[in-house]
Amino acid sequence: MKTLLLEVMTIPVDDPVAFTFFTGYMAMFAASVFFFFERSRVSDKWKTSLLVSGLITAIAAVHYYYMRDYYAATGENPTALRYIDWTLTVPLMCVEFYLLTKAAGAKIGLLWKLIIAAAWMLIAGYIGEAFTDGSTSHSVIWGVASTIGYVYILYTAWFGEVKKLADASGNPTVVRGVRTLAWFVLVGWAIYPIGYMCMPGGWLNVGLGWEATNVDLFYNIADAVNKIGFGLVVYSIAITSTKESANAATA
Ligand SMILES: *C/C=C(C)/C=C/C=C(C)/C=C/C1=C(C)CCCC1(C)C
Repeated sequence: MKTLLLEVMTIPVDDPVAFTFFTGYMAMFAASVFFFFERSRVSDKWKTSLLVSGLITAIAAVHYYYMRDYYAATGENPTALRYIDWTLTVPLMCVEFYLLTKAAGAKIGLLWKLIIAAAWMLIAGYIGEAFTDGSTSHSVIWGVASTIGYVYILYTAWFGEVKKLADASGNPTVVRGVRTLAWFVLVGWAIYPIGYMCMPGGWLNVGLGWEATNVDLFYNIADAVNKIGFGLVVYSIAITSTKESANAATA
């Protein structure tokens, strides 16, 4: 007779990386439910934006489900799963910028430029992490290459096309919203390179002795801040604009 052996997975509370994988999964899941349900409360033109917010956190939730298990089973960084997640979700964040500025005349070319910059950033980062020989030079070369893509997106959001289109929209809610998202790209996205530098040979790994498992600690915190935070900003722009147009209609 075969015996069925059930292994019960426990949350190691003394392991912050495992803990953030677990809570990250729940938070992404809950955020998705929230964004999907709240779609019914915003006017039609905002529904796609909220759908995208929900998709970003839903895609992340599925990846966290697997990354959490991968880490629990091996104690290693789930690098491939991490970058598959980002390859889907970062372009969707670019879509959010595009949708916000579309009413002010954003062309599809803007979306492509942002997506190409994001792809560059992620491919270089993946080469840096997945094909590391443990040397500092490998980590630095690919980290710097990746940063070029990051800076392009940062520039576009703060000074470039996204910023100019937001201003041209003449809608203060959109101007403020795009400004807040730009802050997320500046501060929230900057947490990722900190995690990256904990990789074997990375500056924080070599310089301060920060362990390689901390890569995921930083990535998990950054993902929660950026994916859920980004979505909430878009949500608040949508709700505010919906109320404003309702007020304008009754006035
Ligand atoms: C939802 C996931 C998001 C918003 C991921 C963003 C990832 C980055 C901004 C990663 C940036 C990196 C650098 C700027 C240099 C080192 C390598 C990366 C890929 C960690």
